[in-house]
Amino acid sequence: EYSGERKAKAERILGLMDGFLKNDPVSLQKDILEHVEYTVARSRFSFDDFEAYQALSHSVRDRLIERWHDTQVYFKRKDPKRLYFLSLEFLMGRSLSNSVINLGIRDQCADALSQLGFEFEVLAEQEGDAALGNGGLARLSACQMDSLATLDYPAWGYGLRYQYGLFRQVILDGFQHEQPDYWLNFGNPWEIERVHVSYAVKFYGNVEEEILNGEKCKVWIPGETVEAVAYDNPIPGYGTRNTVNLRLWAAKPSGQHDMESYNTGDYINAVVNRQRAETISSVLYPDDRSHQGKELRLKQQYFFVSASLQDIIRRFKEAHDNFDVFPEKVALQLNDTHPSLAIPEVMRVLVDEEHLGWNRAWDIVCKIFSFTTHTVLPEGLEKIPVDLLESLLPRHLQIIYDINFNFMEELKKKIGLDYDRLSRMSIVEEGAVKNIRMANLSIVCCHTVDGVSRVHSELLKSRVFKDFYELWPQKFQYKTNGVTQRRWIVVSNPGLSALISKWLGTEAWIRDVDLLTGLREYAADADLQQEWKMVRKVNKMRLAEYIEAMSGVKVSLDAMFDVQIKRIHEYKRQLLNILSIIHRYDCIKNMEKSDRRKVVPRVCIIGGKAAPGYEIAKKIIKLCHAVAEKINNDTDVGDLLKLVFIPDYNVSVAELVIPGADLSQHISTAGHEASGTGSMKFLMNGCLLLATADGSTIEIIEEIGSDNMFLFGAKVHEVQALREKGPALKTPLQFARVVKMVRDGYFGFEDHFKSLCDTVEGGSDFYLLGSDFASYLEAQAAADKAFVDQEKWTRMSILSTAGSGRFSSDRTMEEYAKKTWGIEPCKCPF
Ligand code: T68
Repeated sequence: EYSGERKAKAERILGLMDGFLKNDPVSLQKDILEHVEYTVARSRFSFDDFEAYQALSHSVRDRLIERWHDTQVYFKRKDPKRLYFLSLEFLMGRSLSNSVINLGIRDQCADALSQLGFEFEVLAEQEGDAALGNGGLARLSACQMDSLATLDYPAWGYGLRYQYGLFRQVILDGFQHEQPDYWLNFGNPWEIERVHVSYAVKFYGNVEEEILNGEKCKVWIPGETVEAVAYDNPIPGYGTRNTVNLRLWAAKPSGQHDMESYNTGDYINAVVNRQRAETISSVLYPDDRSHQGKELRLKQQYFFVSASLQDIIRRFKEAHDNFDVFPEKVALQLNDTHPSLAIPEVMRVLVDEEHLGWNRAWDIVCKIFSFTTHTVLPEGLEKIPVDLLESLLPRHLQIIYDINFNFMEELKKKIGLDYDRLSRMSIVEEGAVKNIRMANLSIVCCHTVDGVSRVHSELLKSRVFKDFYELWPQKFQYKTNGVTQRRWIVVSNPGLSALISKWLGTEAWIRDVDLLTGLREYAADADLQQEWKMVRKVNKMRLAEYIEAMSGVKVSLDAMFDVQIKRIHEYKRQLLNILSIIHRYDCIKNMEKSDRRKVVPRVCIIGGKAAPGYEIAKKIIKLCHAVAEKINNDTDVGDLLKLVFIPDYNVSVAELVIPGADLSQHISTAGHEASGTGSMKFLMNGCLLLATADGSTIEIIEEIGSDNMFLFGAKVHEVQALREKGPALKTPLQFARVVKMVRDGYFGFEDHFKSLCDTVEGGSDFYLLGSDFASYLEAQAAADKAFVDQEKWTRMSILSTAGSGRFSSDRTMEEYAKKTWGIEPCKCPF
């Protein structure tokens, strides 16, 4: 691409380096050995699995960096409108397998390793998870990054590089304990530290007025400065050279010296105090959904927002000198309200630092921001106490007040002096504690507000954000969530992946997932069914081995593997699942021996973390262990029923469990799960769903038909009326019976479980376990019946995979690109 002197120089460099890195097994071996010797600094003549993993990862990293450079240079030259995806959480999991598959060098790496005496799968297991997130929201960000890269969109992700990711869950005597996640202790080959890409982020202080060119303006005099240092994580696309960037910020003490404390002679304390800056990016908050208004959390939010915006604005200014074209070059996506301080921050930079004037700045802000909400519950909405904001970010509070003042004035003109409505819609919540409502701020300032499934969006419009919907109906959209088939089929289920490609006669579905519908015509084909069952059996074996290693429980491969894995929440109703397992156990115990032959054997698998302060969720985990203890040791029941809790559920555990599941449960009280993305991963892997009509399950029904899954329970529009009935609600006798078993200490710990039982009895069954119990048991019975007919079951399984295409994050990202962000692919030439 160069000419003249630059060309000659480039050619000389390529000559010296023998061109770009090569991907044949011999070149790969050479690179791996070099990394063993020079990077890992072990002898190339003797190294173990972990060292081989490190060396392989560095060889893959080199290839990622080459593509990353090419992509960034290309983006810079083309200068397209870029998407900046701001999220406080990314749940990336492991990188090795995903990278080699996306780079198209999986087989070459495996060959190279086997010639060196190593096995690819064994090395892949050496990697720990990058768990910089809590649950669905965070894993969604990771899937979306994969799709953005694959679809060649000019996108950047921005987030925080937590020193400690989500806590490790350790179970002792059936109780959850939390331990820190030391994920960086053994180094992280998947990131590139950019010591020179760093920005000063300021906090505290006060605001003063100054006269500039005869005009009054506000100046923030901050009191504390912390440095944000960039760590770049290349995200490779599949079947493309494009490799986009996920830039995560780490906090470091600022280079600006606090001369005062050094001069007073307290050198040691001055250094120690500065070191405290690092706490900002030290730990991920483990509470999904609840907001506590903690200062550190607010600091984290502003820290990452400020650094990202400085980076984005610097990049913009390198190519442009007029901010009026900013909206043509920049789209800012807020992943939930967590990064919504970006709104007043952009206003502050444009007004106070770039001196654009309020109205011009406001015009720009209204064109660049969009936001997606991931919650249904009003109590899930983020609020920041005004006191806290005032002390940490005094200028931002003023700006928010000004935005609100203008908004309220405009609103009064439209709706008159309806004070109830005005106060509901105000960005500022008055009351004993004054709060800033981050969702209201986001809706006022964003051009688009997206929900994550159709029903979620309807609930937003009719309940949570009704007032706003009536004011600005055009702002409200939805994009049903999706997951990436690269990680959730190709990486985690290679057997199924190969089988799909064989029967479709192409691998093109890995990029163009709608091709999976082509499996429908073979759903009843005896050969495909046979091969499908074989693949699933191998996956079940792998899972059974893992279960035995983790819990010591031996499980039968003939049993139905029934899985519920997700964060533990009352609304997700793991308790409903456990109570029905107790019921199943009770039935088996009370059966005539001769009838037991008819029982379909089950292995019930539950996994998930409870937020450390969420007592009821922790009791659900304890109950699961107590019930498991009883059932698994009852020789009378044997293989007919087992219950296992898989500890420390995370992305790589999901990759192992999902391909081996026969049935998976998504049983939230209708109207509570905004979308749910676990179900999509199971669906892709041919696992049947047992579910309520909630979140995106409603759309899954449209794709695969209700007769290919097991549905039950109250519908979204019925829930309110059922709740109002309260104590008058009829609950089945079986329900009372199983709750009583728990209360009476049948599984021990009756004092501990009392408050748990109280959440579903005595008229306080908010999540409607009692009223859904009978229909839940019916759905379970239907699943048993279907499982007996393996031909039917396998057909349903194939049809599940065949109908899963709509739930790819490729589709979601394309919809966002076209309808929300206005960006286009920018494909780097090979
Ligand atoms: C989930 N939300 C939704 N939140 O519950 C789920 N929240 O229905 C949806 O499929 C998924 O988002 C993706 O859209 C979350 O996972 C959080 O993790 C969270 C974390 C911190 C604060 C608030």
